[in-house]
Amino acid sequence: MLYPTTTPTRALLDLSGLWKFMIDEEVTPIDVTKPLPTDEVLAVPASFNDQTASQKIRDHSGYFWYETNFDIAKPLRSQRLVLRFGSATHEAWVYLNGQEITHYKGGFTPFEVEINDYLQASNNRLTVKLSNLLDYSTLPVGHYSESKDENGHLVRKVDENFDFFNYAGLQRPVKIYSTPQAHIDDITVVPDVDLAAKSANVHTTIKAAGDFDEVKVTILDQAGKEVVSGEGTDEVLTISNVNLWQPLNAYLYTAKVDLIKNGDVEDTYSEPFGVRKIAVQNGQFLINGEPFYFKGFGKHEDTYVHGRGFNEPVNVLDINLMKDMGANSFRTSHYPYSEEMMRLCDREGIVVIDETTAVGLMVTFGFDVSMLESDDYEDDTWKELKTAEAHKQVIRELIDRDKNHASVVMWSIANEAATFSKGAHDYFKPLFDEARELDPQKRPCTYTSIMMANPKTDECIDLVDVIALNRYYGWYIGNGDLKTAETSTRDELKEYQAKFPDKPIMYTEYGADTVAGLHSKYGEPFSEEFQEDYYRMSSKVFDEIPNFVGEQLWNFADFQTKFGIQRVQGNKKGIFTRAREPKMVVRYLKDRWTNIPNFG
Ligand code: BDP
Repeated sequence: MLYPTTTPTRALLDLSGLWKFMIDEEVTPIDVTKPLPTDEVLAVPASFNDQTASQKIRDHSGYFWYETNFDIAKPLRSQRLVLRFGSATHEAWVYLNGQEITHYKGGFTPFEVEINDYLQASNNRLTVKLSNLLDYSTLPVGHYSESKDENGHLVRKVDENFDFFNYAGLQRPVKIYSTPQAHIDDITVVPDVDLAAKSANVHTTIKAAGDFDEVKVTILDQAGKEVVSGEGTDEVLTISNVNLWQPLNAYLYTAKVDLIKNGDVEDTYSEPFGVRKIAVQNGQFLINGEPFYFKGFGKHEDTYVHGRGFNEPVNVLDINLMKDMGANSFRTSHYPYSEEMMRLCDREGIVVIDETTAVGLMVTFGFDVSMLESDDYEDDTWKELKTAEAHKQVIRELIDRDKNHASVVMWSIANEAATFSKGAHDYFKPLFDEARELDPQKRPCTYTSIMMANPKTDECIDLVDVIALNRYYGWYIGNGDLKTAETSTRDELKEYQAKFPDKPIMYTEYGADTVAGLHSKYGEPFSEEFQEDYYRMSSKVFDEIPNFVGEQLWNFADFQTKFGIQRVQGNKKGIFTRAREPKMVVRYLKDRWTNIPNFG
């Protein structure tokens, strides 16, 4: 699926703006042949939750409705018209002028539908029913329950099995784009770099539909100058003296694809791409043949008012803050981020670990690792969860959407799943096989592992190319005791290193909740001093481990979560506040990271 843009043959309409909105009380059925019975309006794209003053709306679990009206200018109506949602969280039923035109489940990847057959000459009414329900068959995973209120009405409840607020709604842009009847459907670009010869063979595969005679592919350099061109839907084009896409030094080529009929260009689309080589070898993560060191973050799409909604100025600011600190990378914890963010990372040279929505795959939770070390330990995770289908779907859709991005260097198949529990390997093996099969660029794959999964207990390490650890010694384990934490961090990393000498190891989470402005001359937990001491301790150990290839801390910024006794209006492990004000530790990390080269 191509990202929607204007081209000389394509128009684009943006349906952002105010839409009617209502939650569904499930008392009176909604008649989709009539306008929605509400006067409430909300902004799209954004989560619905934080846009009203109503707690009932904010905390609503169940179904809810959006509606807008639009017109299509007459000259466009002879074109093929496609309605495209950047995402709809977590399930959507879409109606145009009272008719259901598509249904989609999976809250963080795009979907689209042709609308010509359902259009009216004017005042088209687009109605969307959404659900934010999660259960043991969905990703993310939620505990779902039902009860009755005092009037006997059904009350649905989702208890998130993960540590971020269950924001929902039309969180990403909704657009209509036009194409000619003969049109390009998809473009796949796979650069194969010969580093010694400084050249690249670029394999382009084009999917097109309709009536056309030929396909022309032209590769343009960053200045828009033609480099090489060829004809056909399956082509290998050679770029000599190639400019590589490098971390923080991006260079983007463009594959311009023309669909030609009777000598005329029927449809044209330009796909940006970077040329770079990723490999994992001898315990190192190589980008363009050199050992890369990840410096950066686990993040969230989470901002005031927008919730999980697309917020481009904040995306731009976040990348600028990262670059200012000498960071070079982040992980899209714990779901695919907006396509706009991925395109921004391509341009800025930010290295991305691209994660699926697989979070919360664990039905029992605790930090008592000792019980796991017995041979007959078993929990019910892989018997109770029915997520395999949803998991396959999100892997397929994520790779399909992000396959061409130079910024994406690795897939994260899951976050903190019960990989220590019997049945985990049978669950994950087919998913890793699927990802490796589907990715045309054959990037490395990993999952981020929870503390209970250690070198002794984790049943799935053979599946990963890079060992990615989420660790909280000194925070969740031995809170405040950084001396013991230092020993535990070192001992475990050494054990991994000894057991898996060929696998690179990195931290994909480590951090401490820190209340901005709270200071302690004793360096107590929650103070800014403790956060800095915690990171200094961790850095010291990292620098001792030869196969250690990167540090992505938790979290870039404070973020909203469900209520809980460990959460004071959300998770405070940000090194920036939710408003992106730096905590004290930013100065230390900036100093450290600007002194660690990206390579070496
Ligand atoms: C890890 C999760 C992350 C949480 C973090 C924390 O991967 O989503 O926010 O811990 O507790 O378990 O801060």
